[in-house]
Amino acid sequence: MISKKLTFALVAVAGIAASIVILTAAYRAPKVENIDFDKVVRATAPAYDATLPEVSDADIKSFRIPIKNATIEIAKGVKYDGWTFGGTVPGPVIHVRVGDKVRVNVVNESPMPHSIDFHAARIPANVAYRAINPGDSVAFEFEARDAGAYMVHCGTPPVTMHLMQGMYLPIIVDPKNGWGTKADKEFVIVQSDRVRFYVINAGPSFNSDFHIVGAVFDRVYPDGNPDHALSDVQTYMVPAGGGAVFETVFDKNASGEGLYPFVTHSFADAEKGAVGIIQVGTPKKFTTMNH
Ligand SMILES: [Cu+2]
Repeated sequence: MISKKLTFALVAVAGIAASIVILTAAYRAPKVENIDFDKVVRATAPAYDATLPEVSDADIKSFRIPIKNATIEIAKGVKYDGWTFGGTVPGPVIHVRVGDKVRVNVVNESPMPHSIDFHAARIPANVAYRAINPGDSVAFEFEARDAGAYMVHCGTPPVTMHLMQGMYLPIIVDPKNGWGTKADKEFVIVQSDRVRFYVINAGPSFNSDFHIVGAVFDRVYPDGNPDHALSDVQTYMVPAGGGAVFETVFDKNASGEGLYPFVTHSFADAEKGAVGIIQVGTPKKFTTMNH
């Protein structure tokens, strides 16, 4: 009789222990990733590193963004005194996923008031985007709900001046389950890789008619939203303060190894310098292109 009771008690204890283990396993503490843009500075020489940083699996992504004055070199020997997020123009790339909590702490280390405006956030502007005085900071949190390529910028008047001085950066929000197509993240690429470009037009005042000379976009996601996909596009207009995602393939039997200028097809702006070059592979005839 006694041994039967004991057995029952032991079984009961074991049962309770097992449920505790199951409950513990079901609860997973959220992963937090802290990124301080004072410490993670993007390479700007010999050219601004345009690689999209990989997105982590952290549920909460926390960014410390210092605002500071910096000397910016826009061409060899051509410098200007910039106002920056994190010391570079554009500022650091923020890469998150739909569903992530994004924590932002902006610290104004410059001698004048500034602010920040996240196009990817749904948040009361008077709280998050208020003026940040010198030595002051602003902290807020939002959930990334909308996939896309978005602009972040200073919204302090005169906004055109703050943008001109360099106060903008991109935030890329991946769809929860990825883009559905696989892409290489490098811009100097191996032949045949699919390439994805996240284009943000920081303006301040004009459209950017994004076009790659010698390629056609297989897909364009206006605003960077995969639900808006267009196919086989030659040029697509990115509005001032907007963004879009472009995909193309530098295919062996089509746009293979070579040099591809990317431009705004508003050529008045392209002629002022809104151009760049994509190098695919190691083309031999560097000198024969006169576009
Ligand atoms: Cu500003």
